[in-house]
Amino acid sequence: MHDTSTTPPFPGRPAWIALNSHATEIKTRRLREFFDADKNRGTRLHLEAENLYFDYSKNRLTDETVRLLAQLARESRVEERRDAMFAGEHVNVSENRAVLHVALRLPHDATLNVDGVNVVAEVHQVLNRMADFARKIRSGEWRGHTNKPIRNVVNVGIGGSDLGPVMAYEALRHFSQRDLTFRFVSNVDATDIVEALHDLDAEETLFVISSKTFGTLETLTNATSARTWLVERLGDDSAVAKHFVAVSTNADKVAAFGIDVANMFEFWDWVGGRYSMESAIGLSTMIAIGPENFYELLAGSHAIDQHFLHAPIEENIPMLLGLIAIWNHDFLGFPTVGVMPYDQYLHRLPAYLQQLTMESNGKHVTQHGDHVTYETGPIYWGEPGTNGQHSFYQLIHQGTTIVPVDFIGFAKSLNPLGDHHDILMSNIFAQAQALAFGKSAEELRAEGAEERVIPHRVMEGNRPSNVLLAPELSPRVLGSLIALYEHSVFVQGAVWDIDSFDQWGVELGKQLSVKIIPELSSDVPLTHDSSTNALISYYRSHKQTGQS
Ligand code: G6Q
Repeated sequence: MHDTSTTPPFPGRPAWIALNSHATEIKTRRLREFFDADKNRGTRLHLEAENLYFDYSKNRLTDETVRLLAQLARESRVEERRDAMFAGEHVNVSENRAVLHVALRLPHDATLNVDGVNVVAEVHQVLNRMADFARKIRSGEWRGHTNKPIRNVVNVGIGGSDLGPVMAYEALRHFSQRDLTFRFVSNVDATDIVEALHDLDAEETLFVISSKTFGTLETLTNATSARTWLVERLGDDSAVAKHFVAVSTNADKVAAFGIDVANMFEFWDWVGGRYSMESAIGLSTMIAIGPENFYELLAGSHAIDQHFLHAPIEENIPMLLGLIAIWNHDFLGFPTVGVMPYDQYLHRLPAYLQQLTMESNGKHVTQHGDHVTYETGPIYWGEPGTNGQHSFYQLIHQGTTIVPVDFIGFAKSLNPLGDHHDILMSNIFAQAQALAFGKSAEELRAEGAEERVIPHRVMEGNRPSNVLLAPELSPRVLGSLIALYEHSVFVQGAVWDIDSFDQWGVELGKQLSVKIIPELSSDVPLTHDSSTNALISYYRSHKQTGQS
């Protein structure tokens, strides 16, 4: 494990102290001023790597800010920590594990030894098995119990075993095989599975049970109901063999559930749940878009991994995205980040990023277990544009809380239709512009606005945003975007000196309900706090009739 014991705590680092006083000055300055003073700011403060164009000029920062943020990263040993992660060291300290989602996208001729094993060979062995299986499903060669080809694929999983697959399927739907239907069941609310299955023919349906631990109650409950649904319709327990496959790290539990481990696709404890969409957890994605496109997704991530690994901090997009998030959150005091993809295919990206960012960096102690004295993970949220503009953007433009926004857009539409795409993209540019520069009383007067309403119509501006552009939403570009945010999260966690790779709060949730479940269907005396007792009593007395 890389030694961080000599690193002073985050607020004690010289760059942190310098950034704090620098922020006092920046808070008095305006984006308009910055742009007026430097006619080239918009081109100067941008970076390009792989297929991504990253414009960070509309942030409330100067060259000095970037210099100090880079110094902060160096003082926080972000580069050494990055190298330790890529080398397979146990950077997940509280779980004592390596963190190697980057190994999932290494080319097959690369080598990475972890605890004496070349993990790249294992990764490609599984990828080959996935590709073989995906081709059989896509071609109709794989037959169900009654000899019909599979036409429906249902991924059953939750959290990291759901959000990545559903996001990637939606994002890459354009590249998917259209005669296959994909459904994603995650919630233990029966409504989820009942609605997902109601129009499917069991003879043509494949379930992919995705669970790293194969011990997650929601997933096992849904998987059990799926099996009952299938066996009832096909009238034979042995039908499970042709209609169920598992994706997991836990072969024993897969076998105990009744899935033949020959139909299991493996991954490893060094792949965190929320970092697993490019492991076998991406099986549904690969079936949808085909192995070649899946390899493109991996290649896009790998290209950004290389950029992250080799570009100097000031020219490194994930470094700057992460450092700017710290700047906005810790120094300027903005509590959230809005992620607004201007692409309908990316409508699940904000939900995916919420888990990636908030489960990773929602931590209150350092790697050494000390309580932090600064803000860690900001709240990430968002919706696709332009829809959000007709709803919560009002607050972003004129509310009292400032929301830094990441806008994401593509130069070419996958569905060119009339002038839709120009209209869509004009909105990204206009929104970022309006947030930065606002609209003054003088401008409104010049437009003839009524004096009485001018205070209501003034836009103060000076509101920060990043704009990320790429030529087109391809599997490769999606892979790059995912790796970009993964590494931005890493940079933030490294500076904050927290463990971005554990999730004890999630584990707690998995245990808490287990005690209460049996109390809901019996009359055992309740021994919780008075509120919980009253709520359970209400539930018990109304659960049969549902009437008020
Ligand atoms: C991800 C989290 C969590 C996890 C789910 C599902 O990093 O640990 O979201 O992915 O709880 O866990 P299983 O895959 O083990 O069912």
